Amino acid sequence: MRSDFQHLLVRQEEGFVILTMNRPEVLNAFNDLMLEELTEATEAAARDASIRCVVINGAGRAFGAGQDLHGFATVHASGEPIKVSEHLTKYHRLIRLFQEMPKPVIAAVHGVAAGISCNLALACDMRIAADNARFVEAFARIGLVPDGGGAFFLPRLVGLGKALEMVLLADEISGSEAERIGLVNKCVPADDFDAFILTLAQRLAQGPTRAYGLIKELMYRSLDSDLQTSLQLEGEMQDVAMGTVDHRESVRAFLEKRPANYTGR
Ligand code: T3D
Repeated sequence: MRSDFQHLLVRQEEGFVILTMNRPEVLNAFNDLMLEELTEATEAAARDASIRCVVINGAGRAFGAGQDLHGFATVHASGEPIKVSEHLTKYHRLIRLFQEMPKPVIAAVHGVAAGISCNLALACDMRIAADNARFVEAFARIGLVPDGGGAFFLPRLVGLGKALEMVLLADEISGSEAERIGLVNKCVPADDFDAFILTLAQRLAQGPTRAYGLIKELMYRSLDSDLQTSLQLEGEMQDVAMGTVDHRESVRAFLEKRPANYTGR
């Protein structure tokens, strides 16, 4: 994977990669280039079989502050007709990538995660928050509706009532509150945060990657399915999982009373 990006840091570790949004002077607010670079690197990570887990985080004191509002001001001043829906399709591509890549994607959120940055974290498979994290569905503060999949993911994570409260009031939710309401999987003391993320990414990168990919597909497709369709799908997925090298290795390891050595195949 190339790593010479302007607004993205790429840290390759054994089996996983950390993609760091890097515009700290604006709390990693998105401009077009940062979005393009994050998408390109995510696509590369999805394709690369040696990468078995992806971590997304932010440089400096924040995860991300949403879309760069300087860009909005320029568009409004230009008097050009506004068709933001076309621009949003670029974010939609990234969201689909997070969901569809057959390996786990973790959002590691410290500091503020606002607007579309917050909602990109919701599109990841797991979210870990530092105890200094602040989640803000900031859209209503500037007279917009939630985008970046927020209307889809947020009620599914926290329930419709809490989701509506978050988007209507646009108040900040702390890391510990986020854990309490199920917005994040875990809230970790800021001092332990980096070590926690590395250990989690390492663990997932050493897991049964083919099964993880199938698990993601089964879970996400079941969200929009009826029971019968989901039951049908689990059978199809299990047929595939049963044929993987990792499944056979893990059964052998169990019978031999030793830890399994997953190779992701
Ligand atoms: O185009 C499309 O596709 C549409 C998509 C829309 C999606 C969206 O994301 S809409 C929501 C956009 N985001 C916001 O409305 C959040 C705006 N920012 C804030 O409300 C606050 O900055 C925060 C709550 C995020 C953090 O507050 P705080 O007090 O910790 O930091 P700060 O002092 O406000 O910000 C620090 C700097 O970052 C500051 O610059 P300065 O004064 O030091 O030069 C601030 O202007 C800059 N910054 C923060 N957020 C943005 C930003 N600059 C540009 N765009 C931002 N979104």
